[in-house]
Amino acid sequence: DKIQRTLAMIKPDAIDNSPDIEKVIMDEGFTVVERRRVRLTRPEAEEFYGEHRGKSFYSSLIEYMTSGEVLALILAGDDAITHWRKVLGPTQVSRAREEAPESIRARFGDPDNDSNNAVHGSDSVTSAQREIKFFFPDLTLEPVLTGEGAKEYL
Ligand code: YYY
Ligand code: MG
Repeated sequence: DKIQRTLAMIKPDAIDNSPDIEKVIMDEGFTVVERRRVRLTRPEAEEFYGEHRGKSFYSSLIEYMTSGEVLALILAGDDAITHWRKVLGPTQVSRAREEAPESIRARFGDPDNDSNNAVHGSDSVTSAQREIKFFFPDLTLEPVLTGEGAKEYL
């Protein structure tokens, strides 16, 4: 029960489904703070997914992430980081279909391609801060009110 912000991204394979995905976002009670539709360059995609450099899927992931436009959204809400990860579902679409058939990845991802899983969500406060800054470098965000009544930049 802590107000947080997180970075959501609708990936190239799902951009045509963004109205349906945004409906899920609204129905789940998130507030969309900012939005930006952009085509990532190769260096930008490599920076965003820097933690996966060297992994077997890295080059196909970068290829895919630069194949079309993405829609980046800053979402705010109660426990937004965990809440959004739950709404996404498991990373692998085939697993998402088994374990979380209502999830966005199950509904909109490609079960035959592990990169094409429709959406991204920050996995921690640290990565949310980094990823929000990545897409919205000029944005000055007001502190959010935490459950303890303190103001924090989350
Ligand atoms: O955080 P999340 O997106 O759920 O998964 P990560 O393990 O961070 O991987 C990032 C991204 O890489 C994933 O969304 C799809 C892609 N990927 C892949 O193409 N092949 C894999 N075996 C694992 C991940
Ligand atoms: Mg991740």
